[in-house]
Parts: sequence; structure tokens; C-alpha cells
Amino acid sequence: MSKNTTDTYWMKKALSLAMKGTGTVSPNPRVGCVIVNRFNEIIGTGFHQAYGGPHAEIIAIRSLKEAADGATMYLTLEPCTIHGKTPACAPVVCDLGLSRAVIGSIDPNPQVAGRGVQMLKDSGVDVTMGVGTKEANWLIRSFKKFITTGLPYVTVKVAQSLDGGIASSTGVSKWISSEESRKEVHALRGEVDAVLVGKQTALIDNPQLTVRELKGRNPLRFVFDRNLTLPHYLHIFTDSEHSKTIVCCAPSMKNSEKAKELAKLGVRVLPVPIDKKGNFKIIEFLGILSDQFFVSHLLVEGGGAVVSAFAQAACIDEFQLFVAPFLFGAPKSMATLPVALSPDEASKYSIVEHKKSGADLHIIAVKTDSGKEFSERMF
Ligand code: AOF
Ligand code: ZN
Repeated sequence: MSKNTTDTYWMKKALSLAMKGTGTVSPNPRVGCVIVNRFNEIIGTGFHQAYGGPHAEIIAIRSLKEAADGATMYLTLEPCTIHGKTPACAPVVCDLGLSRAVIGSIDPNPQVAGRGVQMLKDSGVDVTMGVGTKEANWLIRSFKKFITTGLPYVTVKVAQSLDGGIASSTGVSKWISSEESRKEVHALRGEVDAVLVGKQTALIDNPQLTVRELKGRNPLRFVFDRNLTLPHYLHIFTDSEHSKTIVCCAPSMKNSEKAKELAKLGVRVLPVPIDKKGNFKIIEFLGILSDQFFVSHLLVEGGGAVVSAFAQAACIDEFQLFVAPFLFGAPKSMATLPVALSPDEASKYSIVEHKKSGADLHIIAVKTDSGKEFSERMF
């Protein structure tokens, strides 16, 4: 194997290890590490497993079967140089006597931002960058937004028909997409910290918003219901996860009878500022999510009014779009309120992935300025 092929092979392994931290490390990044000796044999592995716990490289170092001098470390994110909940990793890595380090991403945390790589270089380690970088960037996309802006990364999931309808003329939108697509959506729920739906979606679809088709932890469930009019028989209020349901209401409803009834059911009520038209202020809502609930990645699951509100506030970082090959004929599209008056003013997104998902087409698009960080991923 050439050096390039070997690097790609081991970095791919480090990336799969990093994935194992999905759902448990947020809002910290998912990070994986593989240490390989001079005979190209694996001698240590690790991944960041829990928020506040030891970092990937420390776990890999603890697992070492032999001394790591002369070895190569494959690390999806550069080692940190700060003492946070755990001591800085870079000095520990420098002490190993590695001959090489292959690093996926530069840490977007402004307190690190390249200093880990510099420390390795200064201690004589030969550092290679650019292997698996797009994949590594993808793994930490929500961490990057959270650590640089203090706001959660917003993914909007939409299942729609060929003619752009998210619901039929009768308003029904449940089961619009194939079984495979639903599995993908459940995987997404396992990856994010919170999901959000609007009142109409909660009422008409009565969704559970849990991870069921595969293993994963359930996200918090937020629902927009300004006047707390949703009926209490809904799954989100009655199932075993109801303590993870948070109903967002107008501040004036905070101490209402309806709020007290929900509290009795064990469901939390969250007052969110509203604008002059009576709509929730989306940026303020996102601030509350990160400050009070530690949410670094939010999945908006519809419907049209909520997606429109996020689109108007220019708060959508990513679309996960499932296009089902049928025609509704009475399309209610995902964004029903005006967002742009001309193509020039439209928010621009780049497609970073497109694939068949059962009978559907699954498209992932991100804001154009971050598109180049992830596009044409190699695995
Ligand atoms: C992680 N896991 O494997 C790496 C991280 O508070 P701490 O000590 O957990 O440090 C968090 C910072 O460490 C985080 O903001 C990021 O910059 C850096 N790298 N974090 O949680 C890891 N390598
Ligand atoms: Zn660290």
C-alpha cells in the first residue's frame, strides 16, 4: 500500500470510531483516533465517548499495546491545547515520540484553532493534513456552529412529493416517504440534541419523534404551541418519553391554567419571546436552546409554518430532503412565506450528497459558504 492509501485506510477507521460518540458527546465534537506502529500494525484506538470525559487521543494512548515512539497517530480532530473539563491533550501527544500525525480537521474552537497542530510540529512530529478532512468536518459541523456562534446548528428535514408538496390537500403528511427514508430520519434524530415541530404537525400527524428504527438516544422534543391548545392525548405528552417534551408558548401563557395542566402531566412549558405579529422570535429561541438546554444541533421536522419562520430568519444551516416519486397535485410547499423576491436574493445552498433511499431521492444541502467544507466526501 502507498502512504496515501494507508493514510486513507487508517483515517477511515478513526472516522468510524468517532461516529460511535454520536448522541453522547454533544455539544462537544465527535473525535476518533488510531495509533499505528512503524510496521503498519494498529497498537491503540480510542474515541471520545461522553461529554466531559477523556478525549479520543487520551483513550487511544491508554489502550496502547506497546510504546508509541516512531508510530503514526491518525486523529480526526487536532489535539486540544486547553485545559477544559480535561487537561490539554497536545502536550501528552507530543511526549509519545511519534514520528507522524495525520490530522483530519483543525479545531474550530477559537481557543485551539491550529495551536494543536503547531505544537506537534514544534516538537518534531511530521504532520500531514487533508486526509479525510471533509468527512471530519462533517462530523463536527454542529460543534463548529455552536462553539463559534453560541447557537445550535439547524437541520431541516422535509419529505415531499415530486411536485414539492409536503402534505396532500387534506393536510395529511405522515408516511410520505419510504421505509428506508424513515430509517434515515430516525438516525438523524439519534444524532441531534433536539427536534422541533409546529402545532399543526403535532396535531395532524401525532408524531412520536423518537428513535425507533435503530439504536440511538432520543432527542428532546420541542413543539411550538403559542396558546397551549394542543390536546393532551398526543404521543408526545403521553408516551414514556413525555419528560423530554417541551412546549414553547407565548410568555403571557407562562402561568396559565393550561401551563399548569401540562406541568401536572410532567411536560415542561417554555415561554419564548414573540414578535409584533405574534410569531416566535427564532433567533431568541435558538439562543434559549443553547443556553438553557445545551442544544448544539436542532432538527426541524416541519411543518410549513415552522420551516417558513426559520427560512425567513435565515436560520437554516442544512436541508435533509426526501423526494418521494409521487404527485399530490395540491402542494403545500415546505416554505409558504416569502423568503426572497428574486433568485439573486434567495438563500443559497450547496448539495453535498444525493442518493436513492428506497424509492425516494435523499438530498443533503448545506449553506453555500460551508458547502466546500463537506462536498465530494471520499467515504
Ligand atoms: C472533546 N473530545 O476528543 C477532543 C476535543 O472541556 P473538555 O476538556 O472536554 O474540552 C473540550 C474541547 O476540547 C472542545 O471544545 C474541543 O476544542 C477540544 N477537543 N473535545 O470533547 C475530544 N479532541
Ligand atoms: Zn483534548
